[in-house]
Order: sequence, then structure tokens, then C-alpha cells
Amino acid sequence: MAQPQVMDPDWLVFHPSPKKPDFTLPPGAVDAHCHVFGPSAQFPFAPERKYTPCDAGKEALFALRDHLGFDRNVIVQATCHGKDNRAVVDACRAAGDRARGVATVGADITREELRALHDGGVRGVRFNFVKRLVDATPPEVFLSIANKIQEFGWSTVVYFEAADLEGLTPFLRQVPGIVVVDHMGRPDVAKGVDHPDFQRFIDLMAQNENIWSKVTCPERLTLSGPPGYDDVVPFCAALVDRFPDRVLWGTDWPHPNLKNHMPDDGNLVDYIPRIARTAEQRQKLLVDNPMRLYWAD
Ligand code: 0GY
Repeated sequence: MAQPQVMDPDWLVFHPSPKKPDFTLPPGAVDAHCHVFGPSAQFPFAPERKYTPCDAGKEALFALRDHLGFDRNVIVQATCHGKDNRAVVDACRAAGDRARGVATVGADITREELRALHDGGVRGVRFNFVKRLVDATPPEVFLSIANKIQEFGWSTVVYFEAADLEGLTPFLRQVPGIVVVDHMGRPDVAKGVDHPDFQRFIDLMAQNENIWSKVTCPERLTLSGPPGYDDVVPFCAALVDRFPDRVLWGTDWPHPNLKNHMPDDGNLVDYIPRIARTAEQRQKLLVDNPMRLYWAD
């Protein structure tokens, strides 16, 4: 077996013992944004990666799922694994029907390879525009991939920074099928919800009914900090109120590339009722929306 790869010296390891949430998740709740890292001795990280994380394998993810009270996971391919989706597929297979995957693939992916990923539980691809995480891929390459996945009924996840929204908007409008934006397009929360930058994101969703958003990562976006992440609440709540049928929630465990603090995942679950304030909103956010998107077949 290969040697485990050595994590970055400033890497923050996930919380070892999250609290039990005060908020009880509805039956069938889905953690719709989380990752697995390795273990690297079994699933080595990609040579082109921009960071080397701690190992965070499927057993730890499933233990967290059960501890927090989730029923299912959507495991999103992290950039440290490049286009090698084996760790995600392995986790999906081990979870049975309780996990789906979102893969990263190249333009050369064949129908047979997409079919194999589908059989392994994958139901979407991720396009990453965050410069600190990946080398740039031309939008036309992403569009050719987006066209290829349509016959499988998959959706697309897109990750970008707020500053890139304006430039990416023509591309986003062209992507066929459902497009889910990671972490609300990473707004600068210091600017406030009413700032034109976040209003541009709301307009994008209002004008394009196929565009969804993950109302995730208060721990990444906050300036005010834990445990409440108060400054991020209005952003998430605005999207949940306006687009209740097009929002997803996830822990983002094991929280790659955080520099200031590692969240207690139990606190993150307690954040949910503050952004989805009715039982109906929470049912959609946590159960109906992810089930429609990732468990349609
Ligand atoms: C996230 C956020 C980050 C990393 C990745 O795939 C990744 O490496 O997604 C980040 O560093 O902001 O959603 O996990």
C-alpha cells in the first residue's frame, strides 16, 4: 500500500467531537455538501492539487452523519483529488442508497465512463473557478461536459468567488440543466445583503429558474465568527425566503482550507433554523430539494 501523503503544516483538522445539535433535523435530512479526503494511502491525492489535507475518510463522514442526525450525504469531489473520483465512488458504494456523489471530470470523459460513475452513485459534476484551488479551465470545456451529462439527468455544481460573478454570468446562463452555486457565490458579508453585489446574485437566480444555491459555509464567509455566524444569517435567509425550492444545505465537512477556526458541526446544524425559519422551508431545504435533485432515480 502507498504511504499516506503528509498534510500541509497549517492544515486545520476537522472537529474531533462535535456537540449534539439542539436542533432536531427532519426525518430524511440530507447533508448536501461534504467531502471525503482519501485516506491517501488508499486514494492518493492528485499531483496537481493546491493543498494536501488531513485524511478524512468515509467512516468518519458516516459517523458524523449519524451523530448529527442526517440520513444521507451528497459527497462533492474536492480539488485535492483532481479528476480521480474513486474516493467519492467508494464512499457512495459503501453508503448504499444513502449517499450520492458529484464528480470532477475532463472534456475527454466517455459515455461509458459517465455510465460507470452513474452506477457508482454520481449524479452531478462540479466546475471550479476558484483560482487558489484549480488551474483555469476554459468555459467551453465546461459547456461540452455539461452537454454530455444531460442524458444521465445529472446537475452541475459551480464554485466561484463573488468578484467573478459578473464575468461568469453569460456562461452560467448557457449551462444546460440545473446549476447549483456553492456557498451563495461567496458574498462579501461585510457589504450586506442589499449591496449590488449580492443583489446581482439574487437577480441571477430570479432570472434563471434552473439556478440553485447552497446556503452553506457560514464558517467560511463570516467576519463575526462562531458560534452564531450572525453576519451570514441574512444572506442565507434571503435566499431561503425567496427561492425555497432551489436551496440546499450541507456541513462542508471536513472543512478544507479554513485558516481561522474549525467549526463545531453541531453548531452548524443549530444554524439551520435561523436561516430556514418555518418547518416547511426546512423540509424543502433539507429533504425535498436534495432528494429531487440527487435521488430522482
Ligand atoms: C469547499 C470549499 C473549498 C474547497 C474545495 O474542492 C475543494 O478543494 O471545495 C475552499 O477551499 O473554499 O466547498 O469545500
